[in-house]
Amino acid sequence: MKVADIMASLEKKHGNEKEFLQAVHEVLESIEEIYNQHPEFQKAKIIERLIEPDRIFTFRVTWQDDKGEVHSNLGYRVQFSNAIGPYKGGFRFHPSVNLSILKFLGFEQMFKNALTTLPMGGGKGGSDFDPKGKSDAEIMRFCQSFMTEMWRHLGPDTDVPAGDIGVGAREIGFMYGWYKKLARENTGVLTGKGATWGGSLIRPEATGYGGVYFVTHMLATKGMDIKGKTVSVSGFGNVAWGAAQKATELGAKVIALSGPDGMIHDEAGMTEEKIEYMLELRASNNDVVAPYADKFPGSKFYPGKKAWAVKVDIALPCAFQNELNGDDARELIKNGVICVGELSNMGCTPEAIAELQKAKVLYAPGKAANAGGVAVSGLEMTQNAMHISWTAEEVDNKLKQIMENIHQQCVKYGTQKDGFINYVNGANIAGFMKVARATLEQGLC
Ligand code: 2IT
Repeated sequence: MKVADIMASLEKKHGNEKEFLQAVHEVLESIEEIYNQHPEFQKAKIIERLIEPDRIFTFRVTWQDDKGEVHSNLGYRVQFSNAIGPYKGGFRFHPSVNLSILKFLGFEQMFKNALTTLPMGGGKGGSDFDPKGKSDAEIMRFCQSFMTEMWRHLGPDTDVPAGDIGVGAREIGFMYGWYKKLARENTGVLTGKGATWGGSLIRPEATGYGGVYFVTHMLATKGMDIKGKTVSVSGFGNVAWGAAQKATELGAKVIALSGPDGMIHDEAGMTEEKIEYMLELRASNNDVVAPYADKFPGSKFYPGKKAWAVKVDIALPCAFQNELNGDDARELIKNGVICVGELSNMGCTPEAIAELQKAKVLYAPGKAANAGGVAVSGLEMTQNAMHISWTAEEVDNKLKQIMENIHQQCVKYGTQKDGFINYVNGANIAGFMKVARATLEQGLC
């Protein structure tokens, strides 16, 4: 396999899917050497198969707003691979959603899910629907219309979606309710459910908690501790909220957060009250962080700035793909950053990753560092299948073990001759090898 040849043929077919091509390129570069030591993979054309999803569903979602006006959006589900378990991955509702973004997310999800060690395949879906400024009733009507088309492709052993950007407990509730109505069954077909109707404890916190657990393992490889370190996060959604909570609990100081409107610098550091306020900002559906500075004197709002402009020890991208670029990486490095843990999916551009690795900064890609979210989704599926619920402590302990195990897999496959841990290679190789072997063993299907 030659990366250039595979990329050339993929570009010929999907030349306009730039996020998808970026995600594939990163994985191919990491696995090229090891793949070429496996003639059985080459013979079965494993890579050529894994870069195309098993199938894609696209449909129209028509709904009515509160004034009676009719709208149509596009809905999608990309079922990437079910080699190691039912398709699993979130729904994203955001105006930027298109096939390129969902294919990149589904492709990443397939390897991330493999890293969790739980039996989950990879998938992703969503819509270009914009939840910003919508009422609860509008969101419910949209979710119901979306589910009317989607439900036939789902099932607790077929495809189990969850949340992603723009899809939280409220949306999962509306979709779950409608699925039940159509399918006439109450099964764990979605994860991220409410705690009283099948949801797992710790699922809302899991991506952020898991990411911080992963960061503590990265720091430990250098004999360092998170206690006393300064942290910046991007975003103020579920992921940033969980990360800020756990980092603060472990003695770190979160001094910057950001939104599409700009950045908050809070030198005093976030407290429990400030962290809970992130939930209010999110629930407002306005997508802005500026009100934080009015509410908490001493913090300052910088319009148009990113959280990467502030001097910190640890930077945690928690929002969007390609939200940390080469210039941001250079700025962080200049300011002495020690660790960048990607809690968003593909949060760093290839240029940013190259800069961080050149500067020997501890850098972990999303498919390793943010796998805690889907891992607890997997634990939610287990609890649903067993018709039981575990305590928060039981789930949290399992999450800790899973993150430690992912870190070990990265170290095993990513440690270079000079001792530097290349977490990108480690995560890609470990995830890929598992999916590749499972695909090979199941023949041509
Ligand atoms: O990117 C992700 O891993 C998620 N949005 C969570 C997926 C899931 O199925 O919990």
